[in-house]
Parts: sequence; structure tokens; C-alpha cells
Amino acid sequence: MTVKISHTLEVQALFKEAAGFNNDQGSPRLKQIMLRLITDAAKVIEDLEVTEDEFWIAVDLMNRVGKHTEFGLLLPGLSLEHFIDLLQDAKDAQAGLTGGTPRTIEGPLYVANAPLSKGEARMDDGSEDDVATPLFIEGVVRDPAGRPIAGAVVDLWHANTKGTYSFFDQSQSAFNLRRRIETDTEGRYRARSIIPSGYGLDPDGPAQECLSAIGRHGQRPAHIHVFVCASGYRHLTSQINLAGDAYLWDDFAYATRPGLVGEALINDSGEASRARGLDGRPFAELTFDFQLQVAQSAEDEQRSHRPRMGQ
Ligand code: MBD
Ligand code: FE
Repeated sequence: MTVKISHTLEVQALFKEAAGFNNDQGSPRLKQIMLRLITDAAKVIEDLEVTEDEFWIAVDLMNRVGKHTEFGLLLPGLSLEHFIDLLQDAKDAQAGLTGGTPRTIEGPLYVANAPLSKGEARMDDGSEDDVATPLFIEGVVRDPAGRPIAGAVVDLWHANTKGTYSFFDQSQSAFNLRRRIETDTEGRYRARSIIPSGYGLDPDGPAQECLSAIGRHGQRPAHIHVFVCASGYRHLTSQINLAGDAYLWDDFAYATRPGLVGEALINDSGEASRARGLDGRPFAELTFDFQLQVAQSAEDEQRSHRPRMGQ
């Protein structure tokens, strides 16, 4: 039988010491979490007989994931960002807080303080006019009774036709494909943009290296991220995932959910195109309404305090 020692008093005392329990400095909350992390990591090593080589390979991988700022990609890939949504959904269900547009993960590619406009905005800088399909997005933000909410802020961000996001892709102009739009008196928002491509992890990066080692791809379907906020309502973090994408239900980050699929319908009427201010070429239309829950507290109106770019 294999030797097991992590449960012994001696080793448990060691882990408590390492987690800071023998001092009166620092954060008790962090000590509690750290003790659990150390103890559980030790159990993984012990129970699965992780070798010394495996241990140091994992350390090296984590160093490289951090060096390439890919933890925000790898953790959703390992389903943990979606798990946080599942946990919140379960808490909400238990508290009777149901209804409205489902939440889904933010992902790591948001940039705060995108240009803000009232009612409508053009999101793309025109740099892909020759390759992109123009996309007109519109919808209404509603309260639980279905009444429109005026003055809500719809904060949208998405990738370009190459599947890359401005700021993180320094070749794009500042805030390309990122806009905040305040709903009009009818609760309506409108955006002119382009149909995004799906996102793929850097095939040469450490996050993909890790997923490949467990037989996984790193692709997301084409999608549009959104934050919706309005005074008195619960902040919503969600996404519109585009119907027809091969990865719609095979998302490496598990973000697609029923209720969060939108259809970008192609309109090839030259007349309609010219009426939209285009030169007669086909475009797409996407209608997507949001429904918010009522905030139970001031904190409910806020998004998570995750550190973000641009703020
Ligand atoms: C993305 O664009 C994204 O939305 C998520 C969740 C993870 C990686 C890239
Ligand atoms: Fe994304």
C-alpha cells in the first residue's frame, strides 16, 4: 500500500504554519483559503502519486501562463469562470431570484470606459470595410414586467473578422468594436458594427499547450459581449453568441447558454442597404433584447470588482 501522510497531525500542523495560522498578521480569510489550497494540492499529489517531474512541469507551465497573461484564458477553458455563474444561478434560484436575461462569463478581454453615446453608435472604425459584413444590432432593455428601461447603459465589445480584440490586438485603433450606448426613452439601443469571427487561443501560447495536452481545442463561437446596467436594476454580464457558428455549442469557455443565442440575419436587398447608408452591399441584422432583474442592494447594481484594463 502507498504511504499516506497528509492527514497526519505533523503534516497538518506544517500546512497550518505555512498558511499563516501561527501568526496574528495578515488576512484570516486568506489564511483559510490558503490552508485549503495547500491541503487539497497535497492530497492531489499524494492520492494521484504526482511525480516530482510532473510537479515541476506544472510549475513551469503556470509560470509561462502568467508571463503571457493567459490565466484569464486558461481558467475559463477549465470551466471555472462558467462554474462561478452556475454557483450564482443556484444561489439565485434558492433565493427565488429568477427571470431575465441569463448571465454568462465576462472573459478576459474587456476594456473599461469605451466611448459613450445616447441611443446609437457605430462601433467599428471602418478598417475592415472591404472584408467585413456590416451588422446592425438593436434591441430594448426591459424591466421584469417587460416595460422598457430608458437610460440603461449597454456596454458592448466584440472581436473583428480575425477574431481579435482591440487593445489586446495593438494593430487595431483604440476602442475599435467597443462602445457604451445609453438606451433612449423607449429603452432602445442601436449599434452599427461588423459580424465578428470566433475567437481562438494563441495556438503557440501556454493556455492552448495545456488544453492540447488534455485533447481540447481553444475555440469560441462568434460572440458579442455585453454589460447592461441601469439604476435600480441588477448588473448583467452576458453575451450574444451567434447562431450558425460551428463552435456555438462547442465553446472552449462554456459561455453559450440557452437564451443567449442571436441570429445575424443577412439582408441582401440593395434598397435596404442604401437605406442603411451602405452602398448596396449585403448586411446583417441582429435583434437582441435584454431583461434585467430588480436590484436588492446597491452592490447588486455593480459589476464584479475584477481588475480590468482601462480603469
Ligand atoms: C474570449 O473572447 C472570451 O470571450 C473568453 C470567455 C475567453 C477567451 C476569449
Ligand atoms: Fe470574447
